[in-house]
Amino acid sequence: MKISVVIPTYNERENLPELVERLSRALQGYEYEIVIVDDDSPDKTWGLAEELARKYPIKVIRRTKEKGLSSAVIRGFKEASGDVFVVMDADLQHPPEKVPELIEAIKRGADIAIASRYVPGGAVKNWYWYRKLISKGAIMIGRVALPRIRNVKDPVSGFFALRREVVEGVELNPVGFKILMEILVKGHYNNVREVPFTFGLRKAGESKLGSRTIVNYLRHIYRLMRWEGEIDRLVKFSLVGLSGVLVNEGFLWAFVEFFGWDKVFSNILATELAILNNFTWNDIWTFRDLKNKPLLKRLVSFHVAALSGALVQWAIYVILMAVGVHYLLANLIGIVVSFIVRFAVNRHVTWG
Ligand SMILES: Nc1nc2c(ncn2[C@@H]2O[C@H](COP(=O)(O)OP(=O)(O)O)[C@@H](O)[C@H]2O)c(=O)[nH]1
Ligand SMILES: [Mg+2]
Repeated sequence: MKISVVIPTYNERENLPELVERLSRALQGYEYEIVIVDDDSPDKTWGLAEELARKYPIKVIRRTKEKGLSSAVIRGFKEASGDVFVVMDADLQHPPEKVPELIEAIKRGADIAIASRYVPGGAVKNWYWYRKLISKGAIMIGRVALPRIRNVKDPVSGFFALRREVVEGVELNPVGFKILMEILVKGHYNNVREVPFTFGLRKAGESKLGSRTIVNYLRHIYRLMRWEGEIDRLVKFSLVGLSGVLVNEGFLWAFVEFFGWDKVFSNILATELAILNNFTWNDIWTFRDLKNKPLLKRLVSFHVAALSGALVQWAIYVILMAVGVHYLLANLIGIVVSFIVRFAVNRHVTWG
């Protein structure tokens, strides 16, 4: 089993010798190559890599026309000749000594092995609590939005290994800069294993990605949701919700006007009929391919989602008003959040 370690570099001249040295020591006994994909670094990292290639099994790719971390990794995959690909940064934030653990996880049956900051034993060095919070929050959004990655604790790690077959024939979009997330959504695999590691400090040089915003990440998630058909589901779910409004109003009107029933009782009954209407359409349309649970469980779970949504909506309304938000805006925010909560619960639980 041959290992190809793919390393994207941009101005990493100072880190390269130690990286290559530690990596080659860690990989003693393995058949391996190091594929360095450099985007014509001004500090001539590619030149140093070529020098190191005389002593170590290194393949240097110097790109002059393209730029970007993800496209560099994808290019590395194309040039790699191994059966297992390892992806890692050049700045020693990813300890080379972890690589054998990732490879062994693959040997034991994992298709993808992730060096993970967020499984027990994993950590990040020198991050303020708010930086961790943003990182974890961003990951949570990704896991809720993309059901295929919901069990992965660190789907945005830049340090991972995979069998070549996982990405073979898969069209990866280089625009998103979280290449692992792209692979986890589009790749061919069954087993993912996460190995804890400590995300260290950059040894030398400076970060190129620090200025990348959460907006880029959210756009990446949006694109992957579209690719997975999740946006289609959201649209269908919304249309069903609108149909529920009509059902609710129609029955309420009929109960009060034609039967002369009590308005509160009529409202409860009309709401329940709307819930049943929505459940039916979602079951035979929005989530028709996801009927893994028995009908009764789906029905109960759908009611729980509806109730949770209503509670969340009400709580947000009360809390936002208490802090001085205009009541109409408070209600609107409540409605939006309630919608997200109901969609998420139904997507992950009712039709999970
Ligand atoms: N080829 C290539 N490598 C890049 C590019 N941007 C960053 N890198 C490399 O990707 C790795 C991670 O980048 P880094 O700046 O450390 O990101 P951070 O750890 O998120 O701050 C490092 O090895 C960089 O040299 C790029 O545009 N092209
Ligand atoms: Mg770094």
